[in-house]
Amino acid sequence: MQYLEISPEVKAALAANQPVVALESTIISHGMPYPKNVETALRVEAEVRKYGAIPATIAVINGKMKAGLSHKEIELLGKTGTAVTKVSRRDLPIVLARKMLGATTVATTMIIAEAAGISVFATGGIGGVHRGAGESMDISADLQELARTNVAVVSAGVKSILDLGLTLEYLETHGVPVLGFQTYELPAFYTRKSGFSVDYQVDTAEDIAEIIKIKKATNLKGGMIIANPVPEKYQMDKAIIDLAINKALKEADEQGIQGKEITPFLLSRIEQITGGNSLESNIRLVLNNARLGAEIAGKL
Ligand code: PSU
Ligand code: MN
Repeated sequence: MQYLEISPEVKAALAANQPVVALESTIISHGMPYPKNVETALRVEAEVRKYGAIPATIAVINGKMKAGLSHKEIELLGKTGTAVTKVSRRDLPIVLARKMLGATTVATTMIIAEAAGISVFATGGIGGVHRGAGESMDISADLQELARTNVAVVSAGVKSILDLGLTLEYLETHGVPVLGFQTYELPAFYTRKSGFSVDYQVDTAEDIAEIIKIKKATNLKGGMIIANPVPEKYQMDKAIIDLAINKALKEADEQGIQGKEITPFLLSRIEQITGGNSLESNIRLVLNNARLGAEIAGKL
């Protein structure tokens, strides 16, 4: 396809049936401040390599859906920050046509990963059903993508800026399995616990790879979520993070922040309110997911 450009390294790995892990770019441009975002993106790629897989960071650049970026391209995405267009499914054709610089969300990263033939994708957090969605109808396109595109997404669970219960209901309706890695409890991104259960506990990368294989063989459409809790020593104090989230949500409401701006706004406010502690925890959990993603890809 003329709009897809796979880097030579990723192309060679896929052709040789070697493990490849997709990585998203909205987390770089809109999820963390510069230069920590670039530094983290490169560390995440290194972590994927360390555990035996090839990283394919995904973005939209110069009219192409790219799988596998150069360090220069990662630097550009990080430095340009929120001025990069955040590209979800609906934005993709326009951003390609206009040759805009685009950071891909979980949804768009899944689309491009599937097109490239990559079946495992590691990130930090996914979008979901927002609190108050009964009124606002704000439900991330990530959930619809998980319903239709067959890529397994390793994340640290669902962040409590979202309504966790409604997000799980939505995923159930759309047939998306939520697997907890070595846990029965859905992790809540910054914390290992949420009070909600996953559908199934899986204990090894091998277990997960088998489920991915069977899902493909049985032609079940859609992705799955592998919820990997933040490492114990990097999790945040629940009271502190809850306070920060509630404060950020209140400010977003007062300032009338809506649509695609809301998730980046909340992430950056939470980070400011916690004095950067949430950023450190965010970085650690992404690294942890990169490692599990590489291990799963290795078993496929
Ligand atoms: N949650 C995070 N960090 C992120 C995002 C979500 O903890 O960087 C990003 C991801 O790219 C995700 C997107 O796909 O936000 C969801 O945005 P929205 O809710 O507008 O669909
Ligand atoms: Mn939204």
